[in-house]
Amino acid sequence: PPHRSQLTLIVAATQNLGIGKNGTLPWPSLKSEMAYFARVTKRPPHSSPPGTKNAVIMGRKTWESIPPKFRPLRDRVNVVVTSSGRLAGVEPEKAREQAVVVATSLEEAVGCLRPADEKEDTGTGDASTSLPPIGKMFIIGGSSLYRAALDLPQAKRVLLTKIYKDYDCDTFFPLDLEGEEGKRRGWVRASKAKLQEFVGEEIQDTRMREGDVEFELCMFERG
Ligand code: FOL
Repeated sequence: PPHRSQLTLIVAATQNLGIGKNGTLPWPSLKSEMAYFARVTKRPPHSSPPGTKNAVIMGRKTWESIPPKFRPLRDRVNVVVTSSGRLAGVEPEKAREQAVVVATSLEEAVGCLRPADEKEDTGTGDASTSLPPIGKMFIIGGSSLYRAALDLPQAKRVLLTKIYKDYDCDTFFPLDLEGEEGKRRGWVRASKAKLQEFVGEEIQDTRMREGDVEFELCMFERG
């Protein structure tokens, strides 16, 4: 079945791949772009079992960058990767009811979300027992988690929003998908039709504008 173990990176970046500044996004709220992020990450694959939720996997700093009133991101299983295995502001027992799973590596995060029938059953039971069926899995940042994900063969696509305005940034997406290294690593831009099929909605124009900021919705894939 498609998307079952595949990972999709989702990111908005300036032309020089800037994604963050001072622990937050570099731009002053692009509402329509953020709405696209929310719709796409919430929408389960076509014909998935009732109750299916997508997962968003993020690094600890990205978790902290999300306004407390919006986290955990609703209607999605949130997985936070932190090497300490602890997460400020969420009690370990409270994590479950709040739909937050803590993992110490990306591999562990993905392992937590994999259906039981794809794992070696040790009979001990684990976090995934009480999770809903998982649809798509999204990597939502930041830099170090994107870098780790790009090294995994399961990372098959990147949903990139190109922001056509310059903002001061101190955090960057780790790979220029359209540059020399991106091409060498097999990344190819997908058609608008493929983008629409994956995100599950019709897009009139992939080029959009909010105020004086132009941006473009793109998808990259690798075999
Ligand atoms: N990908 C794209 N395309 N745009 C982004 O802004 C983006 N941001 C992150 C990762 N990938 C992205 C990480 N940063 C929220 C805040 C910051 C954030 C991700 C999500 C957040 O609060 N999201 C709410 C929507 C809030 C609203 O409607 O304003 C959500 O429910 O998803």
